[in-house]
Amino acid sequence: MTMMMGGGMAHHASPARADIPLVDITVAGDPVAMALPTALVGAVASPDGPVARRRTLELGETMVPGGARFLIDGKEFSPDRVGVHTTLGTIEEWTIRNGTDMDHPFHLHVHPFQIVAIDGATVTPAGWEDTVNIRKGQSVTLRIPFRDFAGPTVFHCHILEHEDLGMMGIVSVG
Ligand SMILES: [Cu+2]
Repeated sequence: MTMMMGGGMAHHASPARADIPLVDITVAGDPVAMALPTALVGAVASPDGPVARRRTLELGETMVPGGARFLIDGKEFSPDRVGVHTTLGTIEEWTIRNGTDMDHPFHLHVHPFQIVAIDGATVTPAGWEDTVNIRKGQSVTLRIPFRDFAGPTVFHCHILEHEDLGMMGIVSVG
């Protein structure tokens, strides 16, 4: 039998190259039977306790000579200004509102949170998060237990260019 291989098609195979050993793997011992989980983890438990305080943070943008600056509550980041004071052992809900015309992935250091509402509509938390994308025009509500670590940390847009251009703030847990 004759096979026509591509009749006239150009060939774009990679050039031949020598095999390069990267690692040797040696396996020893008897095999171990492992059962894979049959389901993903279920809904996560909400943090216990009442919401001590609700706040809103506004993500903003402004144009200045030299280009755009990115703001939280109308201010650029300053290492000398604590934007949010919280109390250790309490739970807060923060609604992050994005009034700009682009998405901003909001990232909070140290304190994991759950997403409990989007645009004011309650949602079931899917897990513990440290970053949530806030779409343009959207508001997302986070439930944050401040329970393990006292002291200052930061929240910021995770587009590092935006962070560097001002979209970051300090939260102090005391
Ligand atoms: Cu951003």
